[in-house]
Amino acid sequence: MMKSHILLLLCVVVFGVLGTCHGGVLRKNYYKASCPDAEEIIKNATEKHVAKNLDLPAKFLRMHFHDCFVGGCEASILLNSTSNNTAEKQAVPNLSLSGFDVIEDIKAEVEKECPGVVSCADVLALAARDSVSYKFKKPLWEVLTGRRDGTVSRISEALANLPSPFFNFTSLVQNFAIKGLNVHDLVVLSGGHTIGRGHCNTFSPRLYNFTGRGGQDPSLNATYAAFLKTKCRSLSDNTTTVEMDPGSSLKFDNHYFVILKQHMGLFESDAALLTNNHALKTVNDMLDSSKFFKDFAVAMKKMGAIGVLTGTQGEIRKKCYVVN
Ligand code: HEM
Ligand SMILES: *[C@@H]1O[C@H](CO)[C@@H](O)[C@H](O)[C@H]1NC(C)=O
Ligand SMILES: *[C@@H]1O[C@H](CO)[C@@H](O)[C@H](O)[C@H]1NC(C)=O
Ligand SMILES: *[C@@H]1O[C@H](CO)[C@@H](O)[C@H](O)[C@H]1NC(C)=O
Ligand SMILES: *[C@@H]1O[C@H](CO)[C@@H](O)[C@H](O)[C@H]1NC(C)=O
Ligand SMILES: *[C@@H]1O[C@H](CO)[C@@H](O)[C@H](O)[C@H]1NC(C)=O
Ligand SMILES: *[C@@H]1O[C@H](CO)[C@@H](O)[C@H](O)[C@H]1NC(C)=O
Ligand SMILES: *[C@@H]1O[C@H](CO)[C@@H](O)[C@H](O)[C@H]1NC(C)=O
Ligand SMILES: CC(=O)N[C@H]1CO[C@H](CO)[C@@H](O)[C@@H]1O
Repeated sequence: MMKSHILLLLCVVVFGVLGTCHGGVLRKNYYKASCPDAEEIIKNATEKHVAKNLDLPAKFLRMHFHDCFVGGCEASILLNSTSNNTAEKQAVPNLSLSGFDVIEDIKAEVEKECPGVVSCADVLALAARDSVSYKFKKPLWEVLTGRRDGTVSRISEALANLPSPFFNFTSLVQNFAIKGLNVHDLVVLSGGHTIGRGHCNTFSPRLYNFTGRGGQDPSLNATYAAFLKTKCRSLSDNTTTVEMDPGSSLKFDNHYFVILKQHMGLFESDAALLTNNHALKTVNDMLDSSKFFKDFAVAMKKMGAIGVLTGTQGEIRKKCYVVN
């Protein structure tokens, strides 16, 4: 009792906001009694969709990350804008978040079995895990459950909380620290960029206008930069996408760290991980595949607990795009 009060006080004092700390305790198999098949229904539905669309693991992993970083893992990322409010999903960094309709479908499958019991936040956390794990035929990390859904989603919150691909190391560390994540977590979780794609405009200043006078980023592999220029023809290209881990962007592995060491990290935020000794040591550690899988699992569990709503907080949404 005393301990939790001290913790709460610490949260308020250190973070200045309750948002990052109001989370209660998540549990293993929270729906065991209330909806015994929930996790299996979600897994089956997720796998059905992933089998048809191998881009989904990257979409869901990024969606879960964005959800957790903006107001905690409470599914606010899934809410649509309304007449009086522009939702998080409209934020520029959300440019390519898609797969919302698929989450809606997975949620509908659970609702059929147990209406009003399983939160959208848990559906998203589980779908992210199960989609990435699909090819491995076993879960890559443990997802505790019992999250509840938030009722607000504001574009300003997304812009204020999400790290930018143009951030330097200092800014990245600060951004993660506010969420209770350290340098080790930052490096390990950046390994999520081993799958998926990035739009040209999220890195093209590195190719065409790094110095503000048309120069190229010297920390970007020159051979790779030349290749990227054949894909992204100008600074204003905001439609073309390239693989973040070239040749291996559908394969979840530690290869991101291999290319990172070759100065082929796509964003400035990726390259920034080589600019600090502590971070660089972790990058080197992640070249050991089994260590990466182990540490990624730990870090995802930590990320999945950021600012969660539990107990009687929030609600269990019926549909994920709109509050009840
Ligand atoms: C360290 C700070 C991070 C920054 C600055 C960042 C930035 C970005 C950007 C700019 C994109 C490309 C979006 C686009 O152009 O469509 C992207 C994609 C992606 N990010 Fe991150 N990210 C970060 C951390 C993470 C973390 C922690 C995860 C998950 C563990 C993650 C998972 C992904 C995935 C899977 C994609 C690919 C999405 C797709 O293919 O649709 N990122 N990220
Ligand atoms: C999930 O899929 C497996 C394999 O197809 C099936 O045996 C199982 O009954 C399904 N579970 C649920 C809860 O639908
Ligand atoms: C919610 O927004 C998504 C795009 O963010 C859109 O595709 C979908 O049609 C919207 N759903 C409803 C019911 O308005
Ligand atoms: C927006 O309007 C809805 C009703 O359409 C209302 O319930 C909600 O409180 C309003 N939100 C804000 C932030 O004003
Ligand atoms: C990192 O970026 C911040 C914000 O743009 C800036 O104030 C700071 O000087 C930068 N730090 C380094 C080491 O470049
Ligand atoms: C290049 O960057 C400089 C400084 O940020 C900016 O003034 C200029 O407009 C940029 N050039 C282009 C073509 O966008
Ligand atoms: C992409 O660029 C075009 C032209 O520069 C602009 O009209 C459009 O709004 C941009 N789209 C996005 C999603 O930023
Ligand atoms: C640039 O990338 C190539 C592979 O594409 C690699 O052989 C080379 O070592 C890299 N250069 C640097 C400076 O990392
Ligand atoms: C999918 C989605 O909602 N995309 C939005 C991302 O942000 C841009 C710019 O604010 C919007 O125009 C898109 O609709």
